[in-house]
Amino acid sequence: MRSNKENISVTVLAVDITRMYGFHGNHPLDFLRITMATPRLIAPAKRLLEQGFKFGTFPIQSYSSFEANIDFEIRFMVDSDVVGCCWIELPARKYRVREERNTGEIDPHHPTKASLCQYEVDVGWTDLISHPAEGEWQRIAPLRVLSFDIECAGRKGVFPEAGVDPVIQIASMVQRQGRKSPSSAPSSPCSPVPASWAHSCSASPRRDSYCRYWEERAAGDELKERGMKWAEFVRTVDPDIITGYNIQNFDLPYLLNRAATLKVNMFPYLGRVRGIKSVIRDSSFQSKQMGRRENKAVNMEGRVQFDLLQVLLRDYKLRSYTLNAVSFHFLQEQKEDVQHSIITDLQNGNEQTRRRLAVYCLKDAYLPLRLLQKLMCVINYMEMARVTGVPLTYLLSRGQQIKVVSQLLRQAMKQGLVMPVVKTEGGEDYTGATVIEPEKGYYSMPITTLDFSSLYPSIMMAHNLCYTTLLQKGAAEKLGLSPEDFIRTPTGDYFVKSSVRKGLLPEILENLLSARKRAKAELKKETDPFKKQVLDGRQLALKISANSVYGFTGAQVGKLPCLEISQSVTGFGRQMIEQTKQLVESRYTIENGYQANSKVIYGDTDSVMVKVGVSTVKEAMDLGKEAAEWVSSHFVQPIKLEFEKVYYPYLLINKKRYAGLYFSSSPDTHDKMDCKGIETVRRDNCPLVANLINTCLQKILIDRDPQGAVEHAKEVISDLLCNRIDISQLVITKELTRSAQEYAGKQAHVELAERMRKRDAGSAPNLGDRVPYVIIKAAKGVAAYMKSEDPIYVLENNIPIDTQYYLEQQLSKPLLRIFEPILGESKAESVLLKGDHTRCKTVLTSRVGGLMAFAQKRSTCIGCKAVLKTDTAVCDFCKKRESELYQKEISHLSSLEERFSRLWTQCQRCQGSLHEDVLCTSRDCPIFYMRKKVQKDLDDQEKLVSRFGW
Ligand code: TTP
Ligand code: MN
Ligand code: MN
Repeated sequence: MRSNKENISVTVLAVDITRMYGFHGNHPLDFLRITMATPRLIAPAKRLLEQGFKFGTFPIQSYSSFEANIDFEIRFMVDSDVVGCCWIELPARKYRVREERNTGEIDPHHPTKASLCQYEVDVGWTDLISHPAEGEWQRIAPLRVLSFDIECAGRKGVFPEAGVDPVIQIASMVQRQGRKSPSSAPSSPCSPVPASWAHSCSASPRRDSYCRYWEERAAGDELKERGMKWAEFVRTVDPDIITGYNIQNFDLPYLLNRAATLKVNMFPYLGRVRGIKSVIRDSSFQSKQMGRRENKAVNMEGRVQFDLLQVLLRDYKLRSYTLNAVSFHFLQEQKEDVQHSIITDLQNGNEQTRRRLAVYCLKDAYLPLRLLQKLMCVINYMEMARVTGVPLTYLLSRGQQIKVVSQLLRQAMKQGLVMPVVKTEGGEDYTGATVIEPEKGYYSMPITTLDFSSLYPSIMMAHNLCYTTLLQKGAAEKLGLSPEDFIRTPTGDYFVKSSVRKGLLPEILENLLSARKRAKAELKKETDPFKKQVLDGRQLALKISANSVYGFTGAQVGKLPCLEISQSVTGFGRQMIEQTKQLVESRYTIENGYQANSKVIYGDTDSVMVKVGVSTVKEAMDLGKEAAEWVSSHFVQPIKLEFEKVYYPYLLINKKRYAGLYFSSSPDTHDKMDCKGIETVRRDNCPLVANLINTCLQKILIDRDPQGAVEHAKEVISDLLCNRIDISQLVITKELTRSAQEYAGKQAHVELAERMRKRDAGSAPNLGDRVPYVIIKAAKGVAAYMKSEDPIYVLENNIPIDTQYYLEQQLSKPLLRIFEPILGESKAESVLLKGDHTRCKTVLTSRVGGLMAFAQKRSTCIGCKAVLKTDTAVCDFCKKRESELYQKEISHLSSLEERFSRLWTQCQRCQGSLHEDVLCTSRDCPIFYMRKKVQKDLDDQEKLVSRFGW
């Protein structure tokens, strides 16, 4: 085929006619299946077909194309019935092994094998047998996982640049998936690092091993050779999975750029296929869940890059995503956070300091491995790949839609259907669910919660909602369907029943939900609390995948939007929640012999919170189970209302904001304190808010002592206003994003980042970092975003904190919210924010030290604070008490010393070495700020004591 207009030749291998069903209607249509020689040709061919073209002088009309916008990996996997991470069998005699024959060829670039794999075979793709992950095919292969981390020599004040700053260390660790720990790695992080680590790349290829190299002191050819070493190491270890922390956007691109700078030409061949160079591409990714992210992508054929940071960004909402904070969160362990400026010094020091750096660097490679294992990432992601059919890498690089497409294509193929290519335009794509108006208050009686199991998926299954079952206007008559053959949805759309034709979407959903059921069953069996959490994460991921099938039909900028489906789903949902409320309230009444008239006090989307009027959790549970079953019987299978939990007591603040003690299995012990939409988890508040709200809720819910909670809140407010709160409690962190920068000049963290860059560009936060700051006192009228300051800078320079800001802008709203249902609206404010406790009599400025530096310039008497003319410790009047005063100050000094050494030990323990200086500068660690603060106090106190001259 040749197009005159575009002047490209398109190689068509085959055109066959197949009879297939369109997505609407029951009559098969003729389709042309066009097979192209290479994937690259598909897009131009599609364009030609859609535009129409001239064949010679003969005009060809335009056609609409089907399935011409499918990722090639997905296309292949669907056609060959292969799902992500499944086992594939090569039947005997159908394949030919490629031997690495000795042909006398010396040139290593002319191998007989095209890849670095142990086995390489030729086999026809139609001969592959793929095995669904069942029975023995559920096992996971012993994958080799390589984790690595690089350390660059930093220049003071600048972020490392690959064109200038050498890579001084690369730590690598290899682990077999499923094994406990990397076998030749140190069993504990404090065991000595053997000297042989230096250049041990070749020591034990294929076995668990580690390596490092450094550029330093090498030059010319030697430097090139060392640069090569790591790439060689990777090729010899031949990992299936490569991991680390932020390797995708930092380590890998840096290494490739550095290698290019050094002209180490053989470096960028990191994949399994010989001769394919790894290059860096920019990619951006956008999703509803994650927002917009700019990423770098490095190709590495045959290996999966599984950057732990990317996993965590997707799966966990955390206050901070530094490796340090993350390790502490999940492993209760931190790494030593060495400041960039120190790294070069350590490197240029001696064997000892380099060893030091090695330990530090190695831990950065080790922690991602441990986290991957602890969070069961590989297993859970593989399960997801197997269920949804996409390659493992898609789960980290793509959104929810591709998973639905993959499943949809598979089901469509089974039924002989082809998927249309739909041009989509943006538009409203949200139809809301019902929220039952909350009856706010503090309930000191059990509240039963009933919730539909997988509501939207089960609606789609129950009513057979699908693209292929939707009846266009007037289609029912045209097709001669009888009224029993189809249903009318609450939005007035018509769908045929499964007796006429079973939908694809219900089929997909059954599949996903049965995987969720399995995960839930496993979760139930598990006793280890952490594993329970992880398994809960797995069932939740499957739940989200199931719900995203609904989302797919409603996404206007999607591959195949269909508002008739998505709106019918929410329409049914709204109807059902209303019906549930009526059913419950009409049956559970005194009239019908129950203890009280039940009342639905709140409900959201698919759940109702019922005050059933019983006094024990046990009764509330029993009644809940009975009610759930009874209500379920009013709905079409598989729609099922479930007893979910009892809250006792329950604090209902507003829509989507509540807290309660959560009982789900045992009526005697609560599972947890459940807080929804309350500042206990919000990340952009300072820890003081979360801690205070949390403690208050504990007092209210667990101790059932609302008055005690009020007293506690007042105490903390008083501490805050009198400067008795530790600065670590006041640190707010916000992520520095591109969009935040675009609103330049308006936000505290953006402003601060800018100011810090002017002070020292190297240590200033970068795009994507979370910026920690505190709000400091300033003249009246200065905007809050100008009052942000680096906590360390505040500590070091004795800058006073704006405590009013913390009370008014941080604490007051969340506090009032939880106390209003208890104290009443007007009283809450006067009790909490207006009382005596808000008038601080003894402002301990010296604690934060704002005025202290000032005062020391004109020295005052340590006894009575009278201004001194001479440089002595006390005034004439206090002279007689001098010894006593000295004793007092000395004892204060020693208590500070003790506190400091306690914190110091804590930091040493955390970094895992007892005989080294603590270098940790982790800004995510409260201990770090406390240590800094005490150090400062200690210095001041030493100065003060020295004034006695004794
Ligand atoms: P849920 O009750 O949270 O979810 P569920 O009913 O699907 O699952 P479970 O068995 O755990 O109760 O939410 C109700 C509906 O809200 C859900 O069916 C679809 C919609 N929803 C989404 O569309 N996306 C989501 O991420 C969530 C959580 C819900
Ligand atoms: Mn539900
Ligand atoms: Mn729900």
